[in-house]
Amino acid sequence: MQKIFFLFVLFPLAGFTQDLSNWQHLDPETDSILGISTYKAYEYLNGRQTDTVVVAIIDNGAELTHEDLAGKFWENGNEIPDNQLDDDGNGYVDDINGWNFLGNPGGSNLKHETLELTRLYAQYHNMYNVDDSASFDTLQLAEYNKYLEIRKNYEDEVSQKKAEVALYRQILSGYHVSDSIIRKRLKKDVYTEADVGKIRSRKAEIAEAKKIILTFMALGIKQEVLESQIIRLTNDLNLKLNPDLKSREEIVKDNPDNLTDTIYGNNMLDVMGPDHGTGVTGALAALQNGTGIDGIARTVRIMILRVVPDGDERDKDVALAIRYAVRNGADIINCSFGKKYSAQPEFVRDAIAEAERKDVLIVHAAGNDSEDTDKTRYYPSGLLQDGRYARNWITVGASMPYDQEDLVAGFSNYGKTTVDVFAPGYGVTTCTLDGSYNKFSGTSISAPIVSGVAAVLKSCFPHLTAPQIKEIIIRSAYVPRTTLVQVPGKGNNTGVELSELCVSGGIVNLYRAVILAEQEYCDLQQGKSNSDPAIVNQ
Ligand SMILES: [Ca+2]
Ligand SMILES: [Ca+2]
Ligand SMILES: [Ca+2]
Repeated sequence: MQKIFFLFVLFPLAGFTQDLSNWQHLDPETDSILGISTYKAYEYLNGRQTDTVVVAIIDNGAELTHEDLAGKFWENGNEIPDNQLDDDGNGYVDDINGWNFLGNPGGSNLKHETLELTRLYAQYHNMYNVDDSASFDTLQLAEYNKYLEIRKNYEDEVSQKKAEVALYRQILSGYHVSDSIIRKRLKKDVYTEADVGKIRSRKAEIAEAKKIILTFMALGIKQEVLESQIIRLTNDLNLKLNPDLKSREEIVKDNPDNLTDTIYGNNMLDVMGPDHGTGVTGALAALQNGTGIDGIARTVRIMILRVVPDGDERDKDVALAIRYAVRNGADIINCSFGKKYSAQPEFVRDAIAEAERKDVLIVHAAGNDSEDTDKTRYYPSGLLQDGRYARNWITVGASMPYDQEDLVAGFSNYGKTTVDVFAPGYGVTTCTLDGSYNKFSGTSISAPIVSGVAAVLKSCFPHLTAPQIKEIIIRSAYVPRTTLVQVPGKGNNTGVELSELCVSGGIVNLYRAVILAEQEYCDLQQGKSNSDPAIVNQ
């Protein structure tokens, strides 16, 4: 259950010989790489992108001072900074670049949170941890059964993590013992694979140690990696899976179950190491200036809404952040996060419906669990109260650089009806903390690539509605040449058509989207010329 959809571990790609540092921008035809044709699109547009588009990034904050993001952040022109007053009357004091829902006015900020599963478990456990359900009425019995299911999933999660910790400890201890035997035998503390290979001994203990150390060396397993895994899992048990964790109560101090309790948070957006939000922002909006990296949208301003902790985000924060974005002028909202349980899905559903009414596009990362989201529900979801999908909601899976059978990233979620399109999501170089750059993988990076495409479309063709932008992205997706692609999470399988894994059957493509918008959607604006988007803009 990965809450923020970045994967930090990169696996080497077979045949990864080209310089792929900017592969997401390359062209499937001229470069033979499944990028989105950013450069080709800009060459074609020839400076025609004009209108400034506002994209809200709901994430864990962003490094506002990053050199490659200079001047790219949205500024609330109606708010006077640092006067402790809500000058524009939008309900938020001194909100200049957005809002931080995970903090308090005193300047303390929340980093760690529980999973939604843990919170649901704690809530139901208080009410339904009984031996006898005989006295329950129908409604209580339904809730009791839900509790039993949640309790089982929670307990499974805890025992799985505990088992993993035990396993890593066992492996680590085996390593320590073997390492000590080998060092003693070789009479030196630093040794090579060749040194170990030469050891000949009839002693079972030494033969076993040799085997273990050679296995470690062959697989490239490092002691530090094992140790950091143990720390990570132990933290998960102590924080994410701890039903008694009270960080929200202690720091934010709102009632997270009450959507009308909106006065909380602060204006601090660059706190608690916002690596994830900085990476998302960079992929979308980094300056195309010949240094650092290239983003996708040029005339764009990024509104930052800090909502996602290390743990599961709260539905209330997501709902209020969507509303903030909609009410303060965002055209597009990027959501590179998600969870498998939702305590108040109606909060978010109503906010998505408001965004739909106000014509704001929401781009959502599909998630990194190799799951079929047609079968397993993820939240937030574009499924509305009336059972239809919001027309302003687009879900994005992660794709790979090469047009071959593994072109869908092995970690990516997919869904014939619930994932709309794939976008580059493996080894994408983007901005990270301290003004630096790093490669990231995950649907978290695929979503802002689609948000970037949407922003360019909106900028060139401002009359396009959110549903039209979604439609153009789907209709113009590049259909790879490989006819059968492997289904994520199923090992080596015979493969299916890409249209079995997403609505569009393709990979987002900026150049093709611009051409389609120009050819088929431009005359929709009160009969104006469809030959030149610059004229349409006026
Ligand atoms: Ca304000
Ligand atoms: Ca103010
Ligand atoms: Ca740059």
